[in-house]
Amino acid sequence: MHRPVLLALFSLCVSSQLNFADNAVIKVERAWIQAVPQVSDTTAAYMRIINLSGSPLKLTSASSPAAKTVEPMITTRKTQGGQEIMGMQSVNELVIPAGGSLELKPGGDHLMIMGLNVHPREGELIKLTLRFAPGDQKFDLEVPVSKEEPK
Ligand SMILES: [Cu+2]
Repeated sequence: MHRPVLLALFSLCVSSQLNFADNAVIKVERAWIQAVPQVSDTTAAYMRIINLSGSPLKLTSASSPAAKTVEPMITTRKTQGGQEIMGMQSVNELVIPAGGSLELKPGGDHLMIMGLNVHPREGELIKLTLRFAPGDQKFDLEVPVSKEEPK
């Protein structure tokens, strides 16, 4: 009765790495979603997305059954009256260079999760679908909810 165990292991492997039709390969590491207070209906997802292919990829959008919208965003910084003011802005795409990676992290680029329809609790897994261009390539993953970046 070893076969079911092997199949389960195999499906775990393919969920973190995807081979696209044009042989581009993407890998996602250290994904996590920020745990937020009950009253908040907004949070963010962070991860490292690795592009193992020889051409650039663009993260164009994302979605989750747990929220109304998930949008790629950048953090902006401007100085006003000697004070640095941090803001954020939706972008159409975040580029992952050929053979390089894209870091989504607090205070930097991130995936904004807005209009939560469930309250994500620490330790829970939230389904997230990433979409990449060229093509409309989908990448599904389950992301743990955590108070801080997992070690
Ligand atoms: Cu944001």
